[in-house]
Amino acid sequence: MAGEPQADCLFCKIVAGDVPATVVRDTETTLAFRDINPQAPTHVLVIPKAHHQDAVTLAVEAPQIAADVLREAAAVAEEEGIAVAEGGPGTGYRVVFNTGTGAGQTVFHAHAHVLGGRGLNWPPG
Ligand code: DGP
Repeated sequence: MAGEPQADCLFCKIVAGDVPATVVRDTETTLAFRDINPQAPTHVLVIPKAHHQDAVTLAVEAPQIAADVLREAAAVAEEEGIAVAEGGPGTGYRVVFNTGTGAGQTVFHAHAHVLGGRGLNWPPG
C-alpha cells in the first residue's frame, strides 16, 4: 500500500533507525539528514518518513507531505545559512529531485537534495 515501509529500502531503514544518519531536522512526517557523499558544503536530504518511490509519486499519493518536504527544505537552508536571496556565489541554494535512473536517481524513496554553500552552475550536469 502507498506509504508503507519497504523492507529493502535504505531510507526506510534510516527512518526506522536501523541505518545511522546525521539527522539535522525531524518532524512528524519528514526527516532531514546529511548526504553520505556531499556534493557541496551543504548537502542535506529531506525525505518523507512514509515510503513513496519518487517526488512525483509522493505529490500524487500524499500532496500534503510533499508540501512538508518542501517546507523542510527551506528550513534546512535557513538553518545552514544559505537562504540568502540576493547574495553572491555561495548564497542561495538548489532543491533537486532526481527522478528516474536516467536522471541519476539511485534510491527509490522520494528525497529532496538541498545543496548550497558554493557557486552552483546552470545548466546542471
Ligand atoms: P539520488 O542519486 O538522487 O537517488 O540520491 C541518493 C543520495 O543518497 C546520494 O546523494 C547518496 C545518498 N546516500 C546513499 N546512501 C546513503 C546512506 O547510507 N546514508 C546517507 N546519509 N546518504 C546516503
